[in-house]
Amino acid sequence: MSDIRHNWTREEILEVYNTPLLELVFRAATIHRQYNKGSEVQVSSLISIKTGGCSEDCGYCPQAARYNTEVKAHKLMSVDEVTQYAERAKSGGASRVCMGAAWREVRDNRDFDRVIDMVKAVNEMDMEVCCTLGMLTEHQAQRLADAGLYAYNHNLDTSEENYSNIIGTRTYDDRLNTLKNVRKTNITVCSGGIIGLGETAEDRCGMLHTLVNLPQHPESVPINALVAVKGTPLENQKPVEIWEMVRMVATTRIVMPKTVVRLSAGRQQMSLEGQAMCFLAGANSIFTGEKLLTTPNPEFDEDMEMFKTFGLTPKTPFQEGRPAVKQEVLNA
Ligand code: SAM
Ligand code: DTB
Ligand code: SF4
Repeated sequence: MSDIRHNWTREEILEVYNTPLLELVFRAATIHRQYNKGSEVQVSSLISIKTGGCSEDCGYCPQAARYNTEVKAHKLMSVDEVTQYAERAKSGGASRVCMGAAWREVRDNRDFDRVIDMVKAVNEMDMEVCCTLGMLTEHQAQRLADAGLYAYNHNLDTSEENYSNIIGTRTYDDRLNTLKNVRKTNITVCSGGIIGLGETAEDRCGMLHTLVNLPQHPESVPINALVAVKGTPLENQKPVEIWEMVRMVATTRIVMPKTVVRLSAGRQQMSLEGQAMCFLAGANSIFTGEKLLTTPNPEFDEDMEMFKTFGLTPKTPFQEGRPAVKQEVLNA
């Protein structure tokens, strides 16, 4: 069995990425089955708890206030609304709910108090709870942990070199700092990126290089294909080819053998055959339900039908338990 490594070089990762496609898929599929149950897929559902009106300038995002998109801004949902969505997600087969807010960062105010109540309420429904709320301080991360948060999603999105071409209102170091704050608690880390922003293969591998050389690999890595939304600066990007998605998933699986690799945004545009290749190449998680945050996504029933066709089963929640906080991370 190949060891879990933290010393991959960029060149090595790029070499993996550029392996002849079927060879790459075979290698990733083999590693996937050595480390994980090949037929099990973790199922998450997204809830946009606060939509639009965001102060940031992320070039891909329909929720940035400065772009003229069709997204209607919506203030923070009530705890009841969230639990109703979560019920629906649970009965649709999801074991995790991911709550997203169009915020630059969390502020210590009543809205955050309400998010804490949402985390507690969904946790009590025996589902894993994930949040993606922008930048966090150490204290805020600890409050979320104390409320029972299972995972925090905070994407690097692309390579450090390419970051400022896509986002100008914060830096790569800001992102890494939040990941560090999350790591100081027992919340699991979910961090990945987007392909199709106009980046090179080197950028894709550069992002993986940063993730793989963190003191601990993220427990999950979402791979999004850009959903090019009208009104955003990236509205005219050409869609990524399925082969690029397969390559990215396979490379992620090879360099992070035990990490959950999530086939995230862009599934609505993928064929069933394309998705099958991604599962074979090591993807073992999806977002399900008719909407991602603001854009369409396959519905619960469609996905369960797909699982039946492929012989996949949804993973039950809390199989891994919560990770212990490592002393070396606290001292870093
Ligand atoms: N505001 C918080 C933040 O930026 O961290 C949380 C929500 S934000 C929408 C979460 C992630 O969604 C982004 O980091 C990005 O990776 C992804 N995302 C946003 N818009 C997207 C799009 N049009 N296509 C693909 N992924 C997208
Ligand atoms: C992630 O990596 N992808 C999800 C989740 N984390 C928050 C979000 C995708 C958003 C796609 C565009 C939209 O629906 O607004
Ligand atoms: Fe705001 Fe997050 Fe969208 Fe960036 S990705 S504009 S921070 S909601």
